[in-house]
Amino acid sequence: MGMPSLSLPPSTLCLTLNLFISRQDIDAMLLLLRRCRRLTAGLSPAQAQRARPAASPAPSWCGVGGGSRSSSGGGEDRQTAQDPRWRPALAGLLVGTGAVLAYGLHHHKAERPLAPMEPALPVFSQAEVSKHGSLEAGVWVTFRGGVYDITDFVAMHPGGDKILLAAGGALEPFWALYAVHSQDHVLDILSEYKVGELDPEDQARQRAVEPSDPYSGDPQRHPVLRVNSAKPFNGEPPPELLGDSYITPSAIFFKRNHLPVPRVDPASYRLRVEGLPRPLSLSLADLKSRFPKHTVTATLQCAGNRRSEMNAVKQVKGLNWGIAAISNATWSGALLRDVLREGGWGPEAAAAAAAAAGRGARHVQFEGLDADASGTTYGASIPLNKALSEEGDVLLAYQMNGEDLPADHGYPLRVVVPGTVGARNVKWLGKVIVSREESASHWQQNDYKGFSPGTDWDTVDFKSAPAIQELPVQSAITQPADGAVLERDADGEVTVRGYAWSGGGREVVRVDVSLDGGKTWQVARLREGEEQGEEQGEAPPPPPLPGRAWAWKLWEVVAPLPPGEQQVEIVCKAVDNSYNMQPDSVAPIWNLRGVLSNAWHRVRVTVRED
Ligand SMILES: Nc1nc2c(c(=O)[nH]1)N[C@H]1C(S)=C(S)[C@@H](COP(=O)(O)O)O[C@H]1N2
Ligand SMILES: [Mo]
Repeated sequence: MGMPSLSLPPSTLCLTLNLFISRQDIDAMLLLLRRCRRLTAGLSPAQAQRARPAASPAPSWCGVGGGSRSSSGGGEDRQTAQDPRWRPALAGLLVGTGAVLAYGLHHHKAERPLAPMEPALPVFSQAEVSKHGSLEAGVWVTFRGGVYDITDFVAMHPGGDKILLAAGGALEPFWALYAVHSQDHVLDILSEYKVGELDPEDQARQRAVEPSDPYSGDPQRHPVLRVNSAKPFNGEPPPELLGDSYITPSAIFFKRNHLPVPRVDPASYRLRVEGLPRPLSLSLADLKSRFPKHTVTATLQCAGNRRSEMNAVKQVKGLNWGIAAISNATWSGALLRDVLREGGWGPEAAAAAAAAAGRGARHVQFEGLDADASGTTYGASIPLNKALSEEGDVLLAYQMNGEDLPADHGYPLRVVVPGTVGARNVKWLGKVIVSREESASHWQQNDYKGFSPGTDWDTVDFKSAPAIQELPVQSAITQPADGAVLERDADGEVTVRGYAWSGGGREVVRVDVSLDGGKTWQVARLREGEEQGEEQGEAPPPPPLPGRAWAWKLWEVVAPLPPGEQQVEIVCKAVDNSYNMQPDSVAPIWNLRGVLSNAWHRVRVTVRED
């Protein structure tokens, strides 16, 4: 009885709290669980809890160090337990134990019926369950008619605070919110903690008040989008559509949501602006009438664009984006700069702030209105100088492509930070805060940062790297598609098209294309000016102002196919006006989160002779 019952290292289960859980993580965790189950067979959670000294240090990984490991595949298991990928989860945002359980539960519901009721377990009323709503009283939850005492689990897990929101009540709402990661596993954990059945009458009552799917208010999406995750919704357009249109129609503009789309009532909506001599509370009408309307054509790119190519080198954590987590639109709204000045930001305020603090405000934080089950909202920040710069063009945008922002893109207001990674372009903007500090949000602090290929989840220190702001130079081939089969016609030529863009307002000045894997090159034609606009039947965009090239360039080259070759590797690479160029291969820029993936883009096509 001296043996700890569920002696996983805390980080093991907490890993599942991480937003970026991968299939391998799940597999590895299941391995751990199976091992632990063998060791704890016959021990009820209550017994186990009693057996474990209350003030024991973090329990050691079960099976290690006690001579109690089973002999089968021990070495392999040990390796799994020590796998560095386990640990970082703690460094990142703990989405909540509710999420852990939820992920697994959701999947189980879909794919595997619950084990038949164990007859010996007592029946509890909801009133009895509700008494167990804290660590002191014990943490009980219900799920699908079962009653679980998860005190042990919560106590062991630093991320357990969020599950306390479900304490004494039902887990289902958590399950619904975190339905995104439908992975097949966590009911196994929960089953260890089952202590009884919920009174059938209370079950019926619970069903009547079960909240609806938090994603049920999400808007309809165009079926052409390739869905990387349905809840929250993440989708990208087919590359060939993307590359055919300078302005990406809003319906096919890539969509990257971390949470349910909030429904915001435009009439009661207020943008709060803080950290200024005069805090502001602005209605939509205020934003539209009190500040000049500016329109900017700007490309947004997710830090994870082209992550799938990094995944192909070595597994990373994150949505498996192809080459289309990037799109271009016109955005209209008030300049953030004008709004900050309305709030009293100016030379005197800056000087006063600097004098008072010894160091002035340096950042502008943004808070979204989208929130998780615990009320934590999406947030990010940008450097204050970008926000204040006359040439920064940072918008509080209420229009996209000439219409109200679509729900997925931040209705009624989002910030558009041209030249800056998508993650800082906060949608459903609720609050702007001028601050000495960067945003404290998970997405600013513990995500969207770049690391060495040699940094793994065991060694990563998110504090050691700056938050991504301006993105590096990028280009990709949108046509032909990777794996396409081309017929060699009389001309023996192929039309290659793509996009090119660089962060920080740096203009793409050249795109090189190779049809022989990078041995010989030709310069693509940048489809600038008239040509770009005429596809939309609109006036051509003016050439970008120096340092303010916020929009991508589409390019094209018609090139002879190498004679006699059946397998052709087409490659592109772009150069910006600082002569930044893309690296030639993925491996040297690989990083554990799969961000900043901007190696030469390669597509392999098969050429069939006529
Ligand atoms: N409030 C809020 N803003 C957000 C996000 C979010 O989930 N919530 N996602 C960010 C990320 S990571 C990206 S890449 C862009 C995507 O913008 P889009 O969906 O309009 O393409 O929005 C950013 N702004
Ligand atoms: Mo993103």
